[in-house]
Amino acid sequence: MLRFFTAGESHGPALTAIIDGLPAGLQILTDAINKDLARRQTGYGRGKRMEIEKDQVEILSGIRFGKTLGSPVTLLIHNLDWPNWALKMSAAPLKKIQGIPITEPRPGHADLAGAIKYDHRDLRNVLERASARETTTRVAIGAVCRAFLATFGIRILSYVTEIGGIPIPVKSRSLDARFRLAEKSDLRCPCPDTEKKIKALIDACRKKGDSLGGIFEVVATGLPVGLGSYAQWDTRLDGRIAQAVMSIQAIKGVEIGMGFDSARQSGSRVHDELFYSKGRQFYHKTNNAGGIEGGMSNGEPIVVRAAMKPIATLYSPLCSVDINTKKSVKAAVERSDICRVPSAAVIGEAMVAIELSKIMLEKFGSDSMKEIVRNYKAYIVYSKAF
Ligand code: EPS
Repeated sequence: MLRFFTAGESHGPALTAIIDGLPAGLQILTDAINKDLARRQTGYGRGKRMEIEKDQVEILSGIRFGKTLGSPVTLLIHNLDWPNWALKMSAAPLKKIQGIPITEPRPGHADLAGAIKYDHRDLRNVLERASARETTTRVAIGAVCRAFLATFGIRILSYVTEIGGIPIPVKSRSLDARFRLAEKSDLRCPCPDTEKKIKALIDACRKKGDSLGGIFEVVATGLPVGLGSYAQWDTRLDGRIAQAVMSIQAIKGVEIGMGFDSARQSGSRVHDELFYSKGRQFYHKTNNAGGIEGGMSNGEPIVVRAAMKPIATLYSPLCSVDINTKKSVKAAVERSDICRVPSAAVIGEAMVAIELSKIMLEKFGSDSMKEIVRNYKAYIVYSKAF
């Protein structure tokens, strides 16, 4: 079973991930992980922190001569901002506490519920871990999973489809064109004209001290039919992917394929008709289902759409209540981003890669790559002859 844990505070010394259950014999290169870490860091609308960090992974266990051993893989990413926070985030007790406690919770952030839950009187104790800095480790794990999936020709791409209420037209472009353009854009926006409008909106928003959300799409191609299951609620592929993507900080909605729109149409406009030809075998001409029927992959690309709310830290803060005095105050202002939808899309890719890897390992075995490839090939031969 593929499992992972992440640890680390946003302004602590480092972020760590332990991945357990990776098969032996999978080639993992630090360059590939670093490439995805860099993709996560880009994005118009990010704050000053990204000028400090240059995320690079260090592999501490589980890999020898570039290949997994079957033992737990430990990944470490240093926070380059740490020297500025060493005293304020000291693990050792200090005679005098450094840094002023934060007591004004930000509406929409984990601050207040987290403080009550863990009995903290300094909201920094909450926000350090609630911070989206944590997603660095998820992207590193996602890069490892992406390498695993690539063995089977599975690719995972993303692009942004809307920011701050401005829709980005993507339908007229092929999937490859969307991805190619998104990779060149610091908004992951596959339409250069719309990109200019959105940048102007982000600039205006920055001046007002406000923040912006948006929508992104993650697409996985090259999947075999039959990943996931209809047999139990928690084995359904759509449910599993939705949970994985929903767990990303600030995500408030996840759709598969036509999603909410399918509820507004009649059945004949929603369901993808089936065809058969020698060579292509069973296929659909449309993909409204987003690659999943009955909780299982149907061989078409999996299309996941996610809605991200605007960042909760506002430079023109909203009303709040001081947790000690109970007086009305303005919410705390912590250095932050204005918009991070492009970054969330890369994190979405990672979460989809992780969940699909888990499901592939469940179906095809999990000890060595050779064994998994053997099982996978036999299944493909069988399913093509069905
Ligand atoms: C974040 C606040 C900002 C972001 C951070 C997420 O951090 P800081 O307070 O240090 O400026 O930059 O995101 C990252 C550090 C990252 O690597 O993505 C928050 O409150 O969630």
